[in-house]
Amino acid sequence: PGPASGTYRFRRTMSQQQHVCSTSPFIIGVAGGTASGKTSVCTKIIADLRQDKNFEDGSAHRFLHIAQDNFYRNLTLEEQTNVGAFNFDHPTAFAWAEIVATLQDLKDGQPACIPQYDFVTSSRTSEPTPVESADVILFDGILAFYSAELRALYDLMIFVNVDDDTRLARRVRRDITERGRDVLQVLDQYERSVKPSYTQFILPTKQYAHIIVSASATHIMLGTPRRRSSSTCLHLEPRAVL
Ligand code: UZR
Repeated sequence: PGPASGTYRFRRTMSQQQHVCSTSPFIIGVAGGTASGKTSVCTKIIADLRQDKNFEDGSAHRFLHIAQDNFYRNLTLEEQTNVGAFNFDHPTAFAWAEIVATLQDLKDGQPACIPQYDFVTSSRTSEPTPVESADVILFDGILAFYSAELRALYDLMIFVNVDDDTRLARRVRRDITERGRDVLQVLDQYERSVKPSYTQFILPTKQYAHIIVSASATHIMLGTPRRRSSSTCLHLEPRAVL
């Protein structure tokens, strides 16, 4: 079977899942290092599913994209006094119980509240955003596969695998233009916490992926989710959909 049937099987799996349990959303976890393109992968998946005839009447409520970045916990007063030394790439930087409870509520078809996080001030903003559950929920983050409780909630896990130098280049550009940093700050942080944490905490979670999306993907093909013991790396075909 070629790429097209792989894509088809994936879609059928999603439809069957919804058919069997129409109130349970299909949850896709997307993990990968900083600036690997996790958000772009989610955007492409949603754009493609909107073209799918199973979702063609898809109005906004059918898809929900949530970023783990929104769930950075508030820093303690002590941590705030030396925010430059805080390791935002360490698992302890996130509010795990809140993440699991939020995704569990959404999986149960319940509404939830998504905290809003400001990267410039490294703190949560005042009001969380209420969201409704959806047919397909995408959750992306550097440590999206870190928690076993979270992994149990996903129907599909995708790891975005991009070379370190490419990610660093993107990170420098993004943090300067969107997150109020200068180049020395970005490089210091990269050496001190981003790179070591990638090796220690993020890369090891690649083993849980059903699908590993490689490097400079402009098209992503999703096949049938494989058994977890047999992760597979798909070679991207220019004509694959997504
Ligand atoms: P993505 N991060 C910050 O730089 N400041 C914050 O207040 C919170 C997070 C960074 C974090 C991590 N690390 O590498 C990145 N540092 O955001 C994760 N240092 O976000 O997956 O969008 O790259």
